[in-house]
Amino acid sequence: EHKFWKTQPVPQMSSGSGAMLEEGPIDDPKTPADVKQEPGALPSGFEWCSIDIKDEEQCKEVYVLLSENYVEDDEAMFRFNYQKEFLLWALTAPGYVPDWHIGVRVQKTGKLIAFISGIKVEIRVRSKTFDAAEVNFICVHKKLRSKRLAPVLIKEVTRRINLANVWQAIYTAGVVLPTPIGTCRYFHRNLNPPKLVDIGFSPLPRSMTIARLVRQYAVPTHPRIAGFREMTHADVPQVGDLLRKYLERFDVIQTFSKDEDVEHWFLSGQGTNVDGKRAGQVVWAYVVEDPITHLITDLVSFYSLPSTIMKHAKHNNLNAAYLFYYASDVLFSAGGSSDDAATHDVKAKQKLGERLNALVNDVMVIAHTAEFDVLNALTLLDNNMFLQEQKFGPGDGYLNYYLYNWACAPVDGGQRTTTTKQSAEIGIVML
Ligand code: NHW
Ligand code: EN5
Repeated sequence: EHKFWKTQPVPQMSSGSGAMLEEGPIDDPKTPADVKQEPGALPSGFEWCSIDIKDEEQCKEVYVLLSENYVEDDEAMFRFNYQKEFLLWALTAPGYVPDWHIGVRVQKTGKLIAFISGIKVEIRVRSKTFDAAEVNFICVHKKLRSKRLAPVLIKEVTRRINLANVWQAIYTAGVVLPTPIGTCRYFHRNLNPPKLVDIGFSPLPRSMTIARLVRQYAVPTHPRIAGFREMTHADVPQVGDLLRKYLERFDVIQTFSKDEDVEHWFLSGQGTNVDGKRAGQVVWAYVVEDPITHLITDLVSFYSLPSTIMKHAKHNNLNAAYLFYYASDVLFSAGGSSDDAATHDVKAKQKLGERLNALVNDVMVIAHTAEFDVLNALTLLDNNMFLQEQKFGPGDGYLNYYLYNWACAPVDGGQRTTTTKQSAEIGIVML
């Protein structure tokens, strides 16, 4: 069992001793000089390459590999279809290292048959902040599965990350490996009931009609919060301050310490306007500008990640939006000064719940108007405060969070607290 993972610096089991675990590196400290200078051996006939994701041709090769071989749901009905613009956005964040975008090719033909990537991020786990790699998009061509190529890819990305003097990583997966720090559940808000039922994404409950479903999931035509508008470049400093402050409460976050991080993650890859529609827009970010003070009081965002519908006569694309980061100053704006701390906290949480419901409702209007079929969200951040009220339903997928070379007490992913309006302790959204 776990012939590969048992050799790696990851916790080998959640040995119930939750009591006073010293959080930090698992391996003894090393320096880049200790790292092998040469990549590990591939099976004969294959060769390593670095992918220049900014090169259109290479970006397309990764796109094609993933669109045909990346993650599917448990019944192989849907497969993620990350767009080229998305991959470019995801892999060129501030501080990215081109050498961490790794491919494997067939020597004779040059065909790309595997990929893995890392980007550099600063993360905070409870009280400790450190540089880490965010590892994503590991993919092996379907015809080459179960040949132990994945461990070779993981060891190579680890080597290249270590050469840059980075010794920790964060990653997520639908599968359970040694050992999740926390687990989130996927929830889905139906925006297009006829299509979701038609393609088998959403069940049609017995004694339910399509017409009733359409009414049940109706979405308003316009945002309702005064001052709700698309985020612009001028908003970056205020959004950065707001987001950093909002994320302070969570146990595992990306720090977004520089404004260029905020700029990249919320404003780059806006796409181009084609016939009044956004072609290739990846991230959609909105703010609330107070009509009186003109200060930014809230942020809400989502990203576009379609899936291919694998065996359907009429539809071959599921247009899905994924809730990304949001923040609100209602938690910080002073109120009831005569209240004791506990009362203040209860009232603040209640106000936050109301505000998040309004924000998510407005961003749902945007997604619906832009013809997304579904809005997906995980149980992390404060999502449990609005999932039920906004008519999200539980999906059959889970997302496990992992740290590499970092011992860490379990973190609440919120998946068992959905009816209690609790917040999760996970505050990082991965793509
Ligand atoms: S999760 C999405 C992963 N990708 C897919 O599911 C795409 C479709 N599947 C495939 O392409 C997001 C293949 O099935 C893959 C496995 C490539 C998944 N993570 O080659 P073998 C990410 O990208 C272990 C980690 O024979 P295969 C996160 C498995 O447990 N390990 O399998 C990526 C077994 O090890 P064990 C995974 O099916 C994080 C071994 O691989 C895994 O042909 C990467 C079997 O290998 C997964 N998703 O290929 C880790 N799936 O010990 C980063 C399977 O159990 C760690 N395995 O025997 C940090 C590194 C950086 C550190 C820096 C300090
Ligand atoms: C990390 N960067 O399983 C990438 N998706 O629930 C790795 N289910 O779409 C992530 N199976 O429940 C890997 N409909 C983990 C995700 C893998 C993909 C995946 C799940 C997430 C999903 C759908 C379709 C299921 C089709 C059959 C689902 C039910 C929706 C329904 C709406 C109405 C209210 C009840 C729920």
